[in-house]
Amino acid sequence: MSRNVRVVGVPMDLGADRRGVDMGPSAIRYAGLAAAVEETDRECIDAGDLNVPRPETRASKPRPEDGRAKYLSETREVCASLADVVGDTLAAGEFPLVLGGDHSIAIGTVNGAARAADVGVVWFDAHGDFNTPSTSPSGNVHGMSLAALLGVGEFADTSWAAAGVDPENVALVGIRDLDPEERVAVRESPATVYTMSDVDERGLPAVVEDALAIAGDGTDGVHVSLDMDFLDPNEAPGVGTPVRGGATYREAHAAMERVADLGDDLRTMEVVEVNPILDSLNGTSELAVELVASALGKRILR
Ligand code: 5AB
Ligand code: MN
Ligand code: MN
Ligand code: MN
Repeated sequence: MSRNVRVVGVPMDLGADRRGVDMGPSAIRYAGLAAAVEETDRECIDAGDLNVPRPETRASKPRPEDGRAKYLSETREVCASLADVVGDTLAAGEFPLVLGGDHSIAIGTVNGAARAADVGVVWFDAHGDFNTPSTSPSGNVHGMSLAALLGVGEFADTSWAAAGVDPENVALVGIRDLDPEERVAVRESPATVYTMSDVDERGLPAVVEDALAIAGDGTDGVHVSLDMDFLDPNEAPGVGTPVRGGATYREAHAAMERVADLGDDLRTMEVVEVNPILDSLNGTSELAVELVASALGKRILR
């Protein structure tokens, strides 16, 4: 994968309860993203940040049509512009690297990635993000984004489901926190779930290899969605919804090295849910930068 990398920041926090993830793109850049990307022999072009409405200056009252999903209309608008940027970047032969922001933005990234090609998805996360407006305990769209992409439940009637993403080509890795009804939806879905118990039994590299094979089976390429709460909170404290028992530093690197083995089949990547306010000296962003470099092919002996 030798394409130039185009960085797109999405300072989105409407999909999460806690303020702070909107600062993720700045913190990840500050942690040295451009230099780390260029170390992998690619040009790093920074496209800046998309415009995201601020909750404080929201023009309208909560819209009744959004129901229980907070800021659903605004999320749809941001994701539509993100899908355009990602689609245009791919069309220009560049590699889109999307920086969140909360995980609701995956709806935009994946829709853009799926525009011109058949893609599979590997979703690294502590959570399933498989809630729908009726099952969500919080109403936060970042906990619904994968369900939205796959047309689960009420999302079946929306235009959100990314055209071309077959749930058979979706794998979740690192899962250890599911809400009761979300658990049922995940189990009923053809998507494959690798929990932390699977990681305990088989080791992360073997699990990731299987996940990548599922996403790549019969598709044109793979989208990798990295929620930083995939990692253990000891390694990545700067996230909005930490859950104990996640991937270690070395495991996460090993996972991203398997991702790099995809070569050109890695089509798009996003790093989400970094919350600099809750972080310790920007360490979570520094780790995010390291993991991006590993996914783009950085190795110890080169
Ligand atoms: B994240 C929770 N399941 O729906 C919900 O960080 C948490 O993008 C969602 O994975 C976490 O509110 C969303 C309780
Ligand atoms: Mn997530
Ligand atoms: Mn998560
Ligand atoms: Mn298929």
